[in-house]
This record gives sequence, C-alpha cells and structure tokens, in this order.
Amino acid sequence: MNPENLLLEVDGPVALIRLHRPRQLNALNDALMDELAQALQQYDADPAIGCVVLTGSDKAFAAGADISAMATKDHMQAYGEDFITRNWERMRSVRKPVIAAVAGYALGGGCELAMMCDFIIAADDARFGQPEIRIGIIPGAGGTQRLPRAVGKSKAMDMVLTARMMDAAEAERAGLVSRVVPAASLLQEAMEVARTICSFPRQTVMMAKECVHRAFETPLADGLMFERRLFHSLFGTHDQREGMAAFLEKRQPHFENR
Ligand code: DAK
Repeated sequence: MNPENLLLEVDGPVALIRLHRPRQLNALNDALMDELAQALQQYDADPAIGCVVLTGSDKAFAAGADISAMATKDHMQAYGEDFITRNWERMRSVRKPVIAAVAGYALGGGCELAMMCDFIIAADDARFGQPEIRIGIIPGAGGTQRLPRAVGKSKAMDMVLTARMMDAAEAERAGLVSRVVPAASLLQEAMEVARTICSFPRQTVMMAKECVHRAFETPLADGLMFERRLFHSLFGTHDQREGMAAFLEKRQPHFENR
C-alpha cells in the first residue's frame, strides 16, 4: 500500500501510522480515512505485528473532519454516501491494540478518532475538544457517547456545548488519557509502551482488549461471564503454562503466541 495521507513505518512488532496532511493539520477526509482503515486492517491481519501506534504531527493529531469537504454537503448526500461512517466502523473492528499518541490538537473527529483507539498517551501540549457546535453541527463519530463515558457527563456537556478545549493535565485528571509525557519524548514513550504489550502473548493481549471493550457494551453480569469464559480458555494455551512456569522458576518467559 502506498498511501498519500499517511506515513507508515514498522519497527519490529510495532506498526506506526502517522496521519499526514500537514497543511490541513491532519484534517480527516475520505481519502485519509480510506487509507487509515486499509492500513489498520493490513496490520491487524499481519502475524508479525502485535500493536499499532497512531499519531499525528507535533502540532496536531487531527484538527477534525475536513471542513472544506463537508461545507457544501446536503442531507441526502451525507446520508446517501454514508458520509465517512463506513471507515469509522471498520476502525472499531481492529483486534490488536491501537494506541493513540497525541500531540497538539485533537479536535472534533480528531478527538473521536483518538477515543476510538484503545488508550491515549498525550504529550504535555495536547489539547482535546469537540468544537463542532461552532460550525453548526454536533459530534458525528461517537463524541457525544464516548466522551461522557471517559470523562463523565458534566465535563462532556461542557466541552460539547461550549467548544472549550481540555489540556493534557485536565484530560489525565478526567481519565480521557492514560498518561501524559513530555512532548519531545511522546513517540519514544508510545513505542516503548507498544513494545511492552508486544512482549506478552498475542492472543492473551487480544482477549484482554476484547474483555475491556465488553465493559462498555454489556450489563455487568454478562461482561463478567464473558471475561470468565475467556479466562478459562487461556488455560488451554502454551503461553499460560510457560508464563506461570517461568515465574515459579524465576526466569524470563518464552512466549510462542499459542
Ligand atoms: N478542516 C479543514 N481544514 C482545517 C481544519 C479542518 N478541520 N482545521 C484546520 N484546517 C486548516 C486551516 O484552514 C488552515 O488552512 P490554510 O488557511 O493554511 O489553507 C490550516 O489548517 C492551519 O490552520 P489555522 O491557520 O487555523 O491554524 P491555527 O494554529 O491558527 O488554529 C486550530 C488551529 C486547530 C485551532 C484551528 O485550525 C481550528 O479551529 N480548526 C478547526 C477545528 C474544528 O472545528 N474541528 C471540528 C471540525 S468538525 C463523522 C465523523 C466525524 C465528524 C463528522 C462526521 N461521521 C462518522 C459521520 C467530525 C466533524 C468535525 O471534526
């Protein structure tokens, strides 16, 4: 694949995807979203890859959906072409962990894209917001649903209704991001976190991700049962035996992803 709006790199088991529309602060258009969905699917299917890091530039993760591509759309056009929805849905089906490494602006669709990743590592200069109200629309890719789940109703309402931005420190306090790191070391830290994840058994990592996602989709009893069944299933793996034996023998485990 030879994308025009992404920069792709593979470093051992970690795939790094950089959004790359520098003149538009990585504003998300159809072409970029098509390429992103394709890259994610490709890495998801590649047995050599264990984790994906998604990032933008120093100035912007993404400043939202491309306003120039939306400005003249009418209702039937947006509905008829399923305006960018198809790609956002594909993003949700990625089974390997995807970490968002956010520096600068993550606004509108950019904030929604970061929230669709499994967790967010923020540079200390990151700024998050859902400013769609300023241009006469509301968040259209999950912002009204994922933001309240992440930061609670009050902060989500505040952001969605006033368009105010949240800085990295507030985002960490509110639970939107998992950690804040100096801007200069954002990528290094995110890649290190990804490598740590890749050091664990692949299928166990995927099951852990699946279980945490269930927490948002099911009643507690069903989620607990889902977790219990996957937990039991891991006792059929080589890597469970190896991990526990290595601990007891005081040595490093040698996982084989089986
Ligand atoms: N779209 C298009 N171009 C953008 C852009 C955007 N969202 N954001 C920035 N740019 C462009 C600017 O127009 C400018 O282009 P030139 O004038 O140089 O040609 C260039 O990027 C640099 O921007 P600025 O000159 O404005 O830079 P500043 O540092 O002064 O300001 C800023 C940075 C991020 C605060 C500002 O650019 C800004 O407020 N941008 C707009 C932010 C915004 O409103 N974002 C939300 C857009 S609505 C959906 C999924 C998603 C969505 C909808 C539906 N479905 C699944 C159905 C999402 C909607 C949105 O995101």
